[in-house]
Parts: sequence; structure tokens; C-alpha cells
Amino acid sequence: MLADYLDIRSEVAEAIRTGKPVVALESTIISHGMPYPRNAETALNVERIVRERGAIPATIAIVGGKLKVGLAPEEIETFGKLGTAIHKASRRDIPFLVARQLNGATTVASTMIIAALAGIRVFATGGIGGVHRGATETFDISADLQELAHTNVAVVCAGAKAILDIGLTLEYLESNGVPVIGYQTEEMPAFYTRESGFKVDYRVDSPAEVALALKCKWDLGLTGGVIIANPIPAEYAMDPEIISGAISRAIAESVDQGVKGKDITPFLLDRIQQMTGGDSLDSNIQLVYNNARLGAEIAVELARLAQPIATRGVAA
Ligand code: PSU
Ligand code: MN
Repeated sequence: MLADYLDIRSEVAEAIRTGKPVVALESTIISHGMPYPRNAETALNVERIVRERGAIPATIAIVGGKLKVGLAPEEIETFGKLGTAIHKASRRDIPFLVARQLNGATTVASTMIIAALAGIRVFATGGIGGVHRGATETFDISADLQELAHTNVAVVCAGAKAILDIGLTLEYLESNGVPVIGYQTEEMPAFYTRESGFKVDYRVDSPAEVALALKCKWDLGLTGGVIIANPIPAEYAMDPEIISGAISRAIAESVDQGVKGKDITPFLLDRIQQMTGGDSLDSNIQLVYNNARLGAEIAVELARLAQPIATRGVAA
């Protein structure tokens, strides 16, 4: 039975049951995306921000083989402290970590899977995985993209980092019918910067509009995810030259050192952070906060749409 595998924190379970807004959060960003102690500190702040905007946060991970929906603050601290000693868990890893009763930090793909199993529809993070530069040779395409093709969860992110081939990532999403929404922008943001030179499919200007599009998609049985690309606030955006230089050097190093498979993304994130000093980490943290805010606002609107019309609150 599903209940034997899922462990939903009581506050989250209650919110799901009563139709209150919930926002899923991932744990690879904690263990593999940022250094300790700022990773744990950031994850706790993200939860606070989600609450401030009227939704319940549910940080997702695999803990002792259970699919845990809503980590306790001590668990977030442990995932931050253990860092890359925790398995990075994408779709293919879930059955083995569960069978062996291990811990796993969930990526966008596996967080979407577990959120969907629990009945959560909105997920906020930093950046998604995608088609890597040079993928025509390496075949390196993140499992996040196939998950977005199939699993009914909306992912709020700051676009895709330029460690990826953003153009190919958008082509892949288009082939798989995944809508890419620009939040108050026509352009696909590139994580540290607000612009990538690529257009999004639709510009949407309010959380209510996003929520309505999500409802229409899923009401119609059009399964799969949606990307809500939310540009980093201008005051925290980085100089495109500095960041693109660091990315090129980090990719060259990964090729030289023969880094492969699931280690590539964490390797690049770590090298870029080292090369740009604390600046990129500060930007990274701020864009995650910005996504947490928007994710909560979308979850609030989606919960309102799900209510029968007679009981829907009239907006003040
Ligand atoms: N991009 C980021 N920060 C991250 C990740 C991606 O800017 O922390 C993480 C996410 O958890 C994402 C995963 O799902 O890396 C993708 O890994 P891979 O490319 O191996 O699928
Ligand atoms: Mn990969």
C-alpha cells in the first residue's frame, strides 16, 4: 500500500486533506546544491517564506527508506550537514533507497514524483535540470525533463542555469508538451541572470492567472508538469560575462576530470560557486526565496479555485 511508503508530516497531511495550499520543496538543493551551513539556513528560511505567504511548506526527501513529505527542522539540518554524503536521488534511485532503507536527497524529478503521490501540485526550487551543453555527444539530458512531461506538478524555478543548453532544453520541453510560463517576462530567465535570449511560450502576470492555467490543463486530463520561470530580482542578478566565464571554465574542468552522470550537475554548481566567490551563492539564495514567495502565492490561488464556487472567498 502507498501509505506504507509515504510518511507525511501531520501538518502537511491535514492541509492536503482540507484543501489548504501546500508547496513542495526539494532536498538535492540542500545536500548537493549549496555548502553547509547556508544550505540548511536557506531551506529553513524558504519554509518560513512559504508560511508568510499563506501556504504550508513540505520539504521532501527519502529518510530511512520512507518517502518523507515535510521534513522536521532537525532533518533539514542533517541533510545540510551531511551534504554530498547523502545519495542524490532521482527517479531511478527511489526503489533502491526505499528497499535498503537509506536516505536520499530528492532532485526535481523525484520531488515531483513524491509530491504527486502525496497530492501536492505546486513545487518551488532554484533551477531545473535539462539538456546539457554537448548533449549531442554525451546524451546528458536530466531525468527532470521526462518527469515534467508526465507528472502533474507545477515547478516554479528561476529558469535553467547556463551550464545547460537552454535552447535545446526548451526544444525538449516543447516536444514533450510541457508549457513554459514566464512570470512577468517574455524571456526564459537563465538562473543568475534575467535573460537568456530565448522566449517563453506564455507570459503570465499574476499568480491567479497561473493557477487558472494549471487548473485548465489538469481538468482537461493533459497530464504533465508546467514550468513557471520566475526571473531573479534585478538587484541580485549577476554580471552575465562573469558568470558565463565561470560556467565555461567549470565545464572544461568537468571534461578534463572525466566527471560523469549524476555527478556532473553538483560538480559544476560547486566549481561555479568557488570561482565567483560568495556572489553566486548569495544570488542563488535570493532567487530561491523569490520562487518560494511565488510558489506560495500560486498554491493559494490554486486552492481557492479548487473550492466549490459557493464557498470561495471574495477577494478583499
Ligand atoms: N540546478 C541548479 N541547482 C540544483 C540543481 C539543478 O541550479 O540544485 C539540482 C536539482 O535537484 C535538479 C538536479 O533536479 O540538480 C538535476 O540533476 P541532473 O542534472 O543530474 O538530473
Ligand atoms: Mn545528467
